Amino acid sequence: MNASPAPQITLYTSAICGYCVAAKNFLKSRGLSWNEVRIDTDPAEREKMVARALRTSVPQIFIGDTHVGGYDDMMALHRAGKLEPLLEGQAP
Ligand SMILES: N[C@@H](CCC(=O)N[C@@H](CS)C(=O)NCC(=O)O)C(=O)O
Repeated sequence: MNASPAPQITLYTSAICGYCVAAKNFLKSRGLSWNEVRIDTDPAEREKMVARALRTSVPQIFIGDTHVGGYDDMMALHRAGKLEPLLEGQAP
């Protein structure tokens, strides 16, 4: 049986944002790539982020359609062993 394709990781970010840098450093350390959406330069994308995440802080992280939350949320999932299944395309 074929493995399901890895879901796309989407990071909503802004320019001056330490948590965004930390999130990207973590993903990079895992050899992962992501689609970065800058909300400080694109108000329409900011609206989309708020509609999807129901939050205004950055980063907001999605794995496929699953809302992970911010950097702290991603790290909490990682510590709980729940991030890797999401990255492998398994439902939460
Ligand atoms: N606990 C959040 C903190 C995120 C955070 O404080 N982000 C700052 C920028 S680095 C922000 O968006 N501040 C504005 C706001 O909270 O609306 C996380 O881990 O992502």
